[in-house]
Amino acid sequence: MIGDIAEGVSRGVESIGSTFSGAFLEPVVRLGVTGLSRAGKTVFITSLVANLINRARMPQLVAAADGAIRTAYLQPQPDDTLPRFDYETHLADLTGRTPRWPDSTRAISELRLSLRVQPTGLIAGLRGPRTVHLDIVDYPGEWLLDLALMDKSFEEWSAETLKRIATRPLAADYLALAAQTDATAQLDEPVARALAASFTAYLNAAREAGFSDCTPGRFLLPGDLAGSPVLTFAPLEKPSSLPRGALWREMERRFDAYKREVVKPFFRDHFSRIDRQVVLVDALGAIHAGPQAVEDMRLAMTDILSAFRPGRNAWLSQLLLGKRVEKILFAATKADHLHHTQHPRLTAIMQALVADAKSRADFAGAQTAAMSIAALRATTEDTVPHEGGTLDVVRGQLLSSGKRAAFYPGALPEDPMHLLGPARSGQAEWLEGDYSVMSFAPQPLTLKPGEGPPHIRLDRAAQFLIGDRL
Ligand SMILES: Nc1nc2c(ncn2[C@@H]2O[C@H](COP(=O)(O)OP(=O)(O)OP(=O)(O)O)[C@@H](O)[C@H]2O)c(=O)[nH]1
Ligand SMILES: [Mg+2]
Repeated sequence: MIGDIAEGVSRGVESIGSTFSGAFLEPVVRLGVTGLSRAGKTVFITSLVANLINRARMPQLVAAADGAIRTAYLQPQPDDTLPRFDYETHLADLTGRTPRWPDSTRAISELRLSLRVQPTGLIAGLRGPRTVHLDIVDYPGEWLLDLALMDKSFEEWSAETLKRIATRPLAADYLALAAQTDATAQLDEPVARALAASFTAYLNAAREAGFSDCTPGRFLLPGDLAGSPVLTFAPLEKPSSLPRGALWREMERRFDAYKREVVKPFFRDHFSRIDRQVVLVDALGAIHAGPQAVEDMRLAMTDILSAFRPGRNAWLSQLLLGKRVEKILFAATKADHLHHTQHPRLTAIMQALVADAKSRADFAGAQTAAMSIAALRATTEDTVPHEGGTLDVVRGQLLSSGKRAAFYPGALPEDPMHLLGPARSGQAEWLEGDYSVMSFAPQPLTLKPGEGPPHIRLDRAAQFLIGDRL
């Protein structure tokens, strides 16, 4: 406890210093970019940075349109121990001669973009140019889900997890293994490893099937922790008697170590320093996967969002000591799969997804917005004749076959509850509509001088997130 308080205090002091940088106290904005795996974080950051360096496609970012941003350039990041976001490689992938999507990244990384800003208009003559540093931090949304573990004991977490997965066929193997394991037996490392491996296999399969509630987050993205004891546990029902050295006790100890050594440092060292946050959501992907995936995404969003309502988590509020994220953007990504006539419906679904979490408790004063965006537009729009009428489609090059195709994903309902309602009631399939998603390859680009890669509403996203600081 005392350790926690001391840590909280020193962090509070440091956070005041960390909003400024360098000898002249240049302002720093720390922008967190998160989302579940494959949500589009890497593409978002790459395109955002490219479009801040070359701003011709950013008319809705006021400071870009009115010329206040004079230059934008990359600088060494301030945190020596964080991997650098590999901007150059990702940009080369996306904008090369045969463009391709960047590789999956799976860990935290950071990039500093510095913007030289000269105020325009009335105050132009009063203030000289200044530099604003934008520190962009890319981290997996799965890590935020782990916050829910902090206020739980191994016993509680086990009970909840086992209950949640009891009816999932994907979990059958793990549940069978857990049922035949004697948790009172003395720890036998191969048994512990087999349990952890089986539970991890379930988590991966669930993730593949579109489920979002796949914690502990590091089981999916272990990095250099793979195989270590902190990742070698699994949910087990608590036996009535527990001898010394029992398997269950050791699992409990590892669960606590996971919280202490893995979850806590992330929140303390990284999460707590974020000023602005964008949460990317592949809503179309979940809709395509079906009602259960949509419901599961809604639950995961609620969990993710609880990290931004620290009042609901005693441990986190103590760590943050009143510091909070000022703005949070919830963005449905890959909107270029839809003709723009459908974008308002996607945005409405996004709004409804977060509304639930929002109405129950506010975000401690943080300003929030929902948008539909595409960080890198891979399609063009078209209207084609169809059964005597017309159909609004998008055209692009299919990732699977390399062929060009016109694509109509199905009409999203005007009322988001027509999707979220059936999802919540546990319906197995969509009855009203049929939604599909295709994967498109990024298009070869010919950029004019000053132009960044094509996107949809990335400029509006940037205006919301950092416009007021430029
Ligand atoms: N059409 C389209 N597809 C996109 C867009 N952004 C991302 N994608 C697709 O989504 C995939 C994942 O994007 P990433 O940016 O790598 O996602 P991520 O969140 O960084 O994924 P991890 O690093 O695995 O967590 C890409 O490979 C593309 O297929 C977009 O703006 N338009
Ligand atoms: Mg990534």
